[in-house]
Amino acid sequence: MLSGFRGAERYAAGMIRFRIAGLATLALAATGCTSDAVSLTSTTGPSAITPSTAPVSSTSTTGNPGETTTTVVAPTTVPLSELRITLIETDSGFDRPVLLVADPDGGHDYIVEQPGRIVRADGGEHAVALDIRGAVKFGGEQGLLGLAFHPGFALNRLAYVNYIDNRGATVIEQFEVHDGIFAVATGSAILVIGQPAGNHNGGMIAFGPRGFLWIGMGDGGAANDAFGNGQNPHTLLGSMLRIAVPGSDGAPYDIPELNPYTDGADGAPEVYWTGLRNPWRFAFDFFEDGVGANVWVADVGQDEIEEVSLVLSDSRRANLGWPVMEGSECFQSESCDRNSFILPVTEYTHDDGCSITGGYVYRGDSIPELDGHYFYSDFCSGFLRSYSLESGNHDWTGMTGITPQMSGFGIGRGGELYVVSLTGSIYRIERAG
Ligand SMILES: [Ca+2]
Repeated sequence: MLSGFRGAERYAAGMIRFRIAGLATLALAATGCTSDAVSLTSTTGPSAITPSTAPVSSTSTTGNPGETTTTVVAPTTVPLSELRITLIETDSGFDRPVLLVADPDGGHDYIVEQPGRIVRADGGEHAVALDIRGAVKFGGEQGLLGLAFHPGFALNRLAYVNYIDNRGATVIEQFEVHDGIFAVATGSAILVIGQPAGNHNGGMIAFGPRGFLWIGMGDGGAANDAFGNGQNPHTLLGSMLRIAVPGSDGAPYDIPELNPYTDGADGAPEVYWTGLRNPWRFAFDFFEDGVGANVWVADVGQDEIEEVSLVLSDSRRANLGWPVMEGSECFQSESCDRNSFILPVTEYTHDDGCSITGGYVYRGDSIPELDGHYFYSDFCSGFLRSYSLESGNHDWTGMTGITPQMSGFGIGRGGELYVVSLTGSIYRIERAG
């Protein structure tokens, strides 16, 4: 389903500025994202405050003689090597949950259940916000897989879900949400993508910079990219898609002016990046300027390597390698040109797991030492790891224990990071002790 290009006019005004930004960042992406390409800050490191130090206060005088204000400058932090964290179960009883998403109003956390429901969860009280189990094909890697609220939700009340329908196709459907409940009658399938096999359906949808909806699509399934989608920009499979919703003039969606294949000649207009195998989860870490982000893509590997790639949101035509490469290794042949692809920033082999579960960059308030850390796990081994550009990988499993069937993560309405287990429980990452 193509949209026509009715959104072109809408984005033309910003085109020149965007194009310049795109060219500047492409070079950085091609080098694998140097530290120049990211804007991460951390309160940890050699200058961090030691645990024995009380919170720092500063006193300043105001315009009124004799009147002072006292401001707490920063919470107490410890060096990262001394930080202790734990997982606290905050909720349970869900039916195969795969994701936690907070609405932009900050009013509710929503849990996505794979069989086809979205459950609103407020402090242990659950309410079914959407039940489309009759429309969802559930089992294995199929089901209701993703949820994203529109950045203009406060005004337009729009939310989007990603599921596999009874024919086995990926459906992106738009709903209006009122008072925390999805209005089923407003449901409108805006994009349907046929799937040649039951596995590798991707599943994540999220709104990125400039308000575009990103959709992570797997290679169509089977094994070894049997359908040849990974490096084919003409198919929506094996790709990261980027569209503008809602569409203008009654179109289901529009094509952003700066997508790389807008005329359809060299690729499908919806395709933004290629070379993906099964990006079950990806996450944006927005820059403070609001117009760009680091995109953390966790792509599930085949037999050997699970990988995390870091790509700037403005990088057009980024190619993440599959199936020429699996992680940082050549896959289809003994030699390959690594310079043609975005290589992972971190990866692990199947000695440590079987299927990566990507999470989010921690930007919460309660554990400032973890600011800028990207958290991820593995469905089979249930470890909890974080990766930061400054300090590399950290394995927290010795403190948090192994979480069975780690299916997803979430950032709750308070901005803290949650872990989702397919067994039905939700956990919050907290400071220990
Ligand atoms: Ca790759």
